[in-house]
Amino acid sequence: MSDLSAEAIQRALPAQVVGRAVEYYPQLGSTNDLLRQRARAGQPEGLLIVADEQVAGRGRLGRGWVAPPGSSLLLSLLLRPGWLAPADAFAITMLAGVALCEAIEQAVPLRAALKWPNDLLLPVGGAQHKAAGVLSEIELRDGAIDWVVLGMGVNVNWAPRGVVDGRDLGVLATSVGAALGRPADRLALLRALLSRLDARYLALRQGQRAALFADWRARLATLGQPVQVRLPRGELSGVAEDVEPTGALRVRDAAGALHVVLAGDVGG
Ligand code: BT5
Repeated sequence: MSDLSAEAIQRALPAQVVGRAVEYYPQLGSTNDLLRQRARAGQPEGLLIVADEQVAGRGRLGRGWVAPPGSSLLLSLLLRPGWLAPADAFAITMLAGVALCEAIEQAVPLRAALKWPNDLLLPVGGAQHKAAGVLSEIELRDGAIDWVVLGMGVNVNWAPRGVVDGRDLGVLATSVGAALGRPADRLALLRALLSRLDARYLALRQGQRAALFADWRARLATLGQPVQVRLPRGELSGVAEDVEPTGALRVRDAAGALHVVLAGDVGG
């Protein structure tokens, strides 16, 4: 029996938007894919889809997301922030990153950090390894945001291993339980996450973009670090100096030129 079920997830959930409706599946292709269908069919915001296992879990840019059954939190949340300008849509990814950090810190004694643009890092043996990732997908209608499907994968109780898209998870990834040194309560972590997502979403809706940006920026382990940014066209090396309120990364190259990177991937 899994510790997760739609009833257990929703029970006394102190949330106004997040988790208004919950669907839980023991196995699914990808929670993002099913939620995109629900979004296109006109479902109201707040719908949450949770899976115990994904057989076609996705990262960004066609990459994969792997997790053995029962080991992780795999979920997607439907939001309809029509009040947010499309140019500011990255605020939803910021919101997810900050809420994930806050939820982990609320549930267990660990300090979480973020890696630009969408990774959550936890400390293991003096290093910081990836324990969660965010995949936001957006659809516009008539120049406004129609929906955002906010996907999150959190490694909870497993030691990540195997090579995915050329990256060795045994070296680069960790989980909440591995960083903690003991198993973590997956349902407690999920409920903390839903409540932090809700609080952050309501605050953003009330216009608190600057506060969200400041909290996201303060958690970015990437700032001040040498980075290699993989861009759609070629690679850029430099130092990550700062981020802009849009979420763009400012990278200073060896020749002193400043580059503003809107989307990409950083290795360090
Ligand atoms: C991400 O992509 O980090 C976003 C991952 C989002 C996954 C969730 S699960 C629920 C929802 N439904 C979905 O189908 N997806 C979302 P990206 O930055 O592109 O990172 C992907 C890379 O992370 C892969 O190429 C691997 O190298 C690595 N990776 C794969 N599985 C991992 C894991 N469990 N832990 C850490 N790294 C992993």
